[in-house]
Amino acid sequence: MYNFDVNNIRRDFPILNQKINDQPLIYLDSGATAHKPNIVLEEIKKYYEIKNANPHRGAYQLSVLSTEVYENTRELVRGFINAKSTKEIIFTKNTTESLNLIAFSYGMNFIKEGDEIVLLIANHHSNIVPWQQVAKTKRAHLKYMYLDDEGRLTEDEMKEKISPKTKLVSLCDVSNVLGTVYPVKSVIDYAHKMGAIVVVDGAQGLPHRKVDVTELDADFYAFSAHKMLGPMGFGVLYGKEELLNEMPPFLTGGNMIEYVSEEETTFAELPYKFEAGTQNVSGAAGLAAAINYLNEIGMDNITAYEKDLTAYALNKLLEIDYLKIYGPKTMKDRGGVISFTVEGAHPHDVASILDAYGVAIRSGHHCARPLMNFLGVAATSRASFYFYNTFEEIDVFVDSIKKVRKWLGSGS
Ligand code: C6P
Repeated sequence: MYNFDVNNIRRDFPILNQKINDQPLIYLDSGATAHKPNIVLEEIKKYYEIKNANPHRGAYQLSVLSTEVYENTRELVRGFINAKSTKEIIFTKNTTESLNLIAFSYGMNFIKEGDEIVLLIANHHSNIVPWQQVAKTKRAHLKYMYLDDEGRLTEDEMKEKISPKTKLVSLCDVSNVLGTVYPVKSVIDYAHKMGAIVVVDGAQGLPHRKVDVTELDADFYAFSAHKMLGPMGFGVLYGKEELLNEMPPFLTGGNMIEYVSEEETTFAELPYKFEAGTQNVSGAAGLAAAINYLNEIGMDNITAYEKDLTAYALNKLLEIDYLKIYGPKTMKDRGGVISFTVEGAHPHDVASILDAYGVAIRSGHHCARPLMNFLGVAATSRASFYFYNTFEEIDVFVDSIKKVRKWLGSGS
């Protein structure tokens, strides 16, 4: 059960209150990026109005204020994911940069020739391409864990692919295409038994469900602010302190040093060792406001509402016989993302026709081409929900899909 009034919530999101093609906007693309409540917009504005200065540098009051904004956000993020220390919270640009940091700093230094890197076939490109670079450079082997007919990872498949040769496993906790929620805790426990470390791409998980990195025992966990009501250009990498300590810096330059001579540099302590150059403090201000907003509503409340909303949409879509739905056909192991194809219609045409009804969905390969090849499809249409979506919006979305084939002059 959930406990909030979605209409009240929607009043906090100014962008939702507008028309697209003369129709009320129905935004079903939060998997790509989420909208921002007023409080996030206000905090970013307030930062530039009264707190803007380069953090960690000045002795003057404004720089101290800016540093406080940045570091308070780090503590808030630590608490939000239950990390043990703020040293384990590295700020980046986005999930992509967080994953690249691990690949280039950990992967390029600790993966050796002949080691195996195990990936999930449902991974986003940002959790595949960096590992391909590592595997090529280090002459390591990439192995993929494949999925069953409903897009789930079975225990047998996991145990077949992860072995004592595995040095690192990297997987998403929720697929941005299938909506499948993967059993990351089981993968982490098994991989650890085999002696491997585990990277979790939480871009689609953390915005929608409570994540406790300590309970999970994840070695690394990456996510983006913009998918959880925060601003674009701000991301987080959680990493276990003992691993981060052993890793060399990813980017070098200002802010991340302890001492620099003409020939040599010693590096700053964690987390600053991984934060070169002037940082995105307004982004930190926005993320802090987003986390406070999410905490106020309650992550369990959000998960429960989205589960009901997704079940409602899924059941309505499953009734349409010329629709193919990818991923789980029930709410077991399923989050608020539904990919589908309409028989006789290209996914891009589906998205364009829905746009005429004010419904914004994504179409294409969703930056997951290996998964699309595995599914045997070039593209899908995708609706992804957040807790500001309503059941009435789902009705309009489903009715619009029913009109697609008429628009294209095929079918009923
Ligand atoms: N997926 C989508 O529409 P960035 O761009 O770095 O904030 O996030 C990358 C990323 C990583 N992992 C997963 C599982 C993702 O879904 C994404 C972003 C968007 O599905 C844009 S392609």
